[in-house]
Amino acid sequence: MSFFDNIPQVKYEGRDSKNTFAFKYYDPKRVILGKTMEEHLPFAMAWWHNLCANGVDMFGVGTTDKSFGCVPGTMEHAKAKVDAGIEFMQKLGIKYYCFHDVDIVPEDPEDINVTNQRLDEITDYILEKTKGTDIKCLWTTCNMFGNPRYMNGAGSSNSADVFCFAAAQAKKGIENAVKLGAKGYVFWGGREGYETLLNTNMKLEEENIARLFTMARDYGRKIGFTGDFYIEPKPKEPMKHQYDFDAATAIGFLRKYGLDKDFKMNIEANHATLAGHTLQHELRVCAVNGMMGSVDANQGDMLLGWDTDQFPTNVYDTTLAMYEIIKAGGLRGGFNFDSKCRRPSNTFEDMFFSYIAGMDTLALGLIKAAEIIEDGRIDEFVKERYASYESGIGKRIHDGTATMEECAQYAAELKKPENPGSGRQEYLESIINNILFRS
Ligand code: XLS
Ligand code: NI
Ligand code: NI
Repeated sequence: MSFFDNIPQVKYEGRDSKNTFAFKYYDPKRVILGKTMEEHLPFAMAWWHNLCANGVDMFGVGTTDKSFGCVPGTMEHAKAKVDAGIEFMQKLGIKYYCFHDVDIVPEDPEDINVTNQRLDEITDYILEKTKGTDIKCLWTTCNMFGNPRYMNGAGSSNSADVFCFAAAQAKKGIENAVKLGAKGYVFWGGREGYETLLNTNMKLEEENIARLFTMARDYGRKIGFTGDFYIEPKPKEPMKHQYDFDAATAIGFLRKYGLDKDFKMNIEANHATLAGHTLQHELRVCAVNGMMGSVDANQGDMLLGWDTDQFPTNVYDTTLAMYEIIKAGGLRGGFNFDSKCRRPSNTFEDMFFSYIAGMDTLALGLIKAAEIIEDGRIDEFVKERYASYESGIGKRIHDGTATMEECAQYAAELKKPENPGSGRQEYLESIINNILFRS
């Protein structure tokens, strides 16, 4: 069964191509800084946005038909989505996919055992259909926010019964990760947060989230899951305050509970901006803490305060993100397009145009980030800016051998320090522009 007959295989044609179904920058076999573009950019399709979301929003019903010729809510439909997803990925040369449990099967509202049987059936089907292809699972996750039982959270629920359902879902999700050979299992906070502290025991909720993570880690390692667990920070939405606010908060939390060896970060661009950070900031926090895991590739809209999950098309942002990722040695995971077509972009062609735009924008970001690194002026400037820590008192401070008395004595002798030097921000920004826009 094929769904995208009118769409050709999407290939690289170069920046002068006007072919709507061609990559202008993503040239999978092109080598950049010693690795091919496809090695730098392990792209993944997000099941939920691409195969499930139909444009429904708070103000209106769906605009895109994602029934794939079947009745939604049936296993027949679930299987058609597998077929459509594989065809879609193959046409674009995408090697990975990510999903929530209930993206791939309809959840039985009455009995979790029925849902689990369906998950067994569909994961068998995915394995059968991807056999002989180079398509693999990047990560699995569980929807622990949609079902009404999670109205007060999952691991952070006030109800121990609900906690057990979260544990049961995550257990199955990790089993699916092992079965499908996934590189990771993601915890996005869903409703792990609060609306008002007047009804919330924050301490207990946070401790229970840590228990859930610990159970997941222990069970996963027991059944042979060798991949990474990921936390996906987000500061708000759906809850007013979410516990995994940003990378720094989540990393501190993991360290507090001894989970930092098994967990890494899954950084989403739009969540970074909701937290008042840039994507580059979040990635730098991961890099300096050895927590660079995976990326949910998308972008928000600076004029809107919510998670719009737009496809990444801002080259400035992807360039600075790729700069961080390359310098950190690459991602352990990949680039999952947690992005959806705008509601009026409601055709199957738009699904392809969106992915082509997103893949090309990350590819162009990679090309430009490599040029910034090869150019060397930025890195050189930063190195020079901190040169006072390479010798003398500065070196002893950084090594941890200088005492407070010694620093004070040094200051007393100096009487007044020299001007610490211009930060040269505008000059550095002009270098980025020069590299981005030179022909
Ligand atoms: C929601 C999150 C979600 C996670 C997976 O904002 O981005 O889609 O990526 O649960
Ligand atoms: Ni996400
Ligand atoms: Ni999101």
